[in-house]
Amino acid sequence: MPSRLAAKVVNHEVNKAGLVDILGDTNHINTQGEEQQKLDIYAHKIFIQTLTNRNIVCGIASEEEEHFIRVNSMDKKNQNKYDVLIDPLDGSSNIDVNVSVGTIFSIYRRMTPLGTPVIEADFLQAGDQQVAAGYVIYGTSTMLVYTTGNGVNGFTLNPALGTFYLSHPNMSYPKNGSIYAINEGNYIHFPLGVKNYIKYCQMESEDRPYTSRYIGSLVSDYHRNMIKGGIYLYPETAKNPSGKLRLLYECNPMAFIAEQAGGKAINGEKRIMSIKPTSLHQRVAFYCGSRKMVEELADFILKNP
Ligand code: P6P
Repeated sequence: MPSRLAAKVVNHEVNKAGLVDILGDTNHINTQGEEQQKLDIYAHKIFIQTLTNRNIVCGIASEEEEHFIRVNSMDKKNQNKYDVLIDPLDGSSNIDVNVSVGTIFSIYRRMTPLGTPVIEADFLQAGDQQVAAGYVIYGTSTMLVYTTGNGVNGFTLNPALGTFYLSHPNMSYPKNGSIYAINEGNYIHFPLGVKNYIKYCQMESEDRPYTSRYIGSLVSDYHRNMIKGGIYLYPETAKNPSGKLRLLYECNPMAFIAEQAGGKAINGEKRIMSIKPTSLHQRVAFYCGSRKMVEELADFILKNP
C-alpha cells in the first residue's frame, strides 16, 4: 500500500516538527477557508508523490486541492483503476501544541472506462462503494488502521526498522461506551436532540454521567473511542451549518472502518455511507462510535427533529 511509505515519511517529519522550520502556518488559506499549516502542505505533497508513482491510481482528491488530480499512468495502456480521496494531515491546527494528528484516506474503483481521463463522478460515489479506507495516527506510536471490507486491522510502526507490524488484529468497537467527544463550546447552536443527548450523558444514574473527552483531532478522538468505547459528535453549528467534517475524505472512510468494526456512523438521519455526494469538499454532520451510543443519540434526534 503506497500510503505506508508516505506514512513513514510524514511520521518522520511530524516527529521532528519542533526542531526544524516546519511548524506554524503558511499564511495561505486552503480551499476550505482554513489556514494551511506547513505540515499540511508537506504531507499533501508526499502522499500525492507516492500515490502517483505507482501504476495503481488514476485519480486523487485531496483536502488541500480544490480540484481532483488526474494521474497519468506510466503504462500507455493506463489500466490504473483506483481513485484515492485523502485528508493528508487532519487536525493540523494541533501540530504546534504537540497533539496527535492523522491522515485519513478512502479508496474507490473508478466508474468510468479504463484508460480514459477520470471525471468528477468517479470521486462522487457513496461511501458504500468504497473498496478500502484507513487512517494513520501520528501519536505516542504511529499506527495504520484500515479495512478492505473484511474487518479492521491495526499496524504499529517500528521506527527503528521502518516496518509496520500487525499489532491490533480484528479491531472492534465496544458495543457500548461511556465517553462522548464533542466541542461543547458550540452548544448553543446544536440541534435540540443533540443538546438533550448531552444532558442525558451528564445525568446522574446507574451508568452515567459519562466521561467527556475531546482532543480536537478526529483521528485521535476516533481511535480512543474504538479502543475504549465511545461516541464522537460533530453537529451542525452556526459557523458550519452543514457540519464541519468533509464527507468524502473524513466521514466516509471513518464510517467504513466503524461499520466494519461493529460500530455505527450517521449524519443524524441516515448512515453516512448511504449519502450520495454532490461535491468534493461537501460537509456533513457526523456522529460515529459504539453502536448503542449512536443509536441512543439517533433516538434523541428523532424525538427532537
Ligand atoms: P473544532 C480538525 O480541524 C477537525 O477537522 C477534526 O480533526 C477535529 O475533530 C475537528 O476539526 C475539531 O473542530 O471546531 O472543535 O476545533
